[in-house]
Amino acid sequence: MPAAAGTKRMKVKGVSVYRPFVFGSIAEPFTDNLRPLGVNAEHTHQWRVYVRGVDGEDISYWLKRVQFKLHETYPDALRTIEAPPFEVTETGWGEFDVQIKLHFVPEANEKAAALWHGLKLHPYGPDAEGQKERKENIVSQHYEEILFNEPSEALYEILTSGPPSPQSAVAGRGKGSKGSKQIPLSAGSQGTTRRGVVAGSGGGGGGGERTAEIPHSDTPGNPYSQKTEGAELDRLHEATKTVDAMVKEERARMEERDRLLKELQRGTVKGK
Ligand code: SLL
Repeated sequence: MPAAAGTKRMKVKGVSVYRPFVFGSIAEPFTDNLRPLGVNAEHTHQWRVYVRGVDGEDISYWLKRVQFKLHETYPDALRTIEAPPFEVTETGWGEFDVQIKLHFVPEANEKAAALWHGLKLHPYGPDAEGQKERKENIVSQHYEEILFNEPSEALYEILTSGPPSPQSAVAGRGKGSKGSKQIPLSAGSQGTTRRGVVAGSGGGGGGGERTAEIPHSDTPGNPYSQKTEGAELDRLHEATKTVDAMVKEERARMEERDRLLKELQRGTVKGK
């Protein structure tokens, strides 16, 4: 895209645009009769670690490349994925921390951002034993947002235009996924943590179709939407009202105590 040098590099002052994404892992325990041929006898699971858009959105318009640094017991531990799907599928026996480096499109002019994900193979939490018995897939997923502060005009345009076309998210899926060993990736919301939510200040929105927002409604694979956010805000609003009422009550009690104290003091003075 021939950008007029000078203007495209200018910063959009006072604007931050955030882009949501999810990252995490899904692990499938092998069963005695369901173990892919040729897999190391010590390996107990097949797992996949990934970075993706919310609701399957193609995020390659702002995310150029992802590097996953695996445990040193893996050959070629640094895996570089140049195109979506940004994921690595492996088999193994142990849990470890995966370092994930996000490299942005050149327009971002930003250094790579590093994240850590603790690969989970074993169930945890109250139903751990049940999950283990049922040989359930173990999903550990986080919601994250990347905040671009005062983007260049070129980046602003890219960010607010969104993925090239709705089809690209689907088209991007198959391409680059390696190996035939596919584990079902319907991670859903199970095991998801939401963190680091920063509201973009006025990013996008202004341009009509362009948007810097998360999807309006949630879908089976995506629990993050304006609706769920709205519901959460409603709950917060209710909680605020309760706290306000409690503060009011407490204040009334304090005033009453104050009044009593003054009366007592007056009484004491009078009684002297
Ligand atoms: C642990 N600190 O002890 C961790 C290390 C290593 C995981 C986990 C496969 C290696 C291979 C594998 O599962 N490595 O194929 O050699 O739990």
